[in-house]
Amino acid sequence: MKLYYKPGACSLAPHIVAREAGVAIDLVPVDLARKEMQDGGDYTAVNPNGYVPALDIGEGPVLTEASVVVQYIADAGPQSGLMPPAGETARYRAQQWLAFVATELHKGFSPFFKPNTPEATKTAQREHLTRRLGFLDAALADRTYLMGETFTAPDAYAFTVLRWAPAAGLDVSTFPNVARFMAAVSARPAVKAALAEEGIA
Ligand SMILES: N[C@@H](CCC(=O)N[C@@H](CS)C(=O)NCC(=O)O)C(=O)O
Repeated sequence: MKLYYKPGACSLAPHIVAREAGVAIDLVPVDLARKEMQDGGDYTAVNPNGYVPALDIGEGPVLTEASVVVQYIADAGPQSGLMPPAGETARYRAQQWLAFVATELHKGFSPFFKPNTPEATKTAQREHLTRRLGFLDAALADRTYLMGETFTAPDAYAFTVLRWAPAAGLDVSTFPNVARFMAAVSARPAVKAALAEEGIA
């Protein structure tokens, strides 16, 4: 499997999941501004949407959408327990978290990385994210990770996007349970290794 990525971008989530699951992947860096790979190849020929993550699974077009890519990799290493088995209620709970991270958090942060986002939009997004961080903080009050005491794929995705809080002018330390979650995920050897490999440790 080949994972197209940019250091610190949302592609960090599938990278962490691969390391946690012991699934071998080749990392292919992408220059998102130029939509180019290091060999000068056109990235939009790989992913017409021009974004990461994209996973070459050896059949058909690349698999995209972080919330799905993490599931594919987790299922390639089922012994890791990074996604509960399909059909179990817990699988839907994990998918609920993945969808929450994708739509309520990830896309809430995106405007802060676009050069032409108006200040009023940023203010509105900051308020939105603050409300969602409050929800997350309450959800994490009695647990280490989103699904309980076991680290799962949604944790990798949530950790990845919450790392962007400073870029949005948000301080997660004002949400003590979220801060504890970030510390717990940061301390995991696979997470440290992924950050080091992306050069952002
Ligand atoms: N819908 C995609 C969005 C992925 C996304 O926003 N990727 C960002 C990095 S975190 C990106 O590549 N942005 C560059 C661009 O859209 O041109 C997903 O859920 O995976």
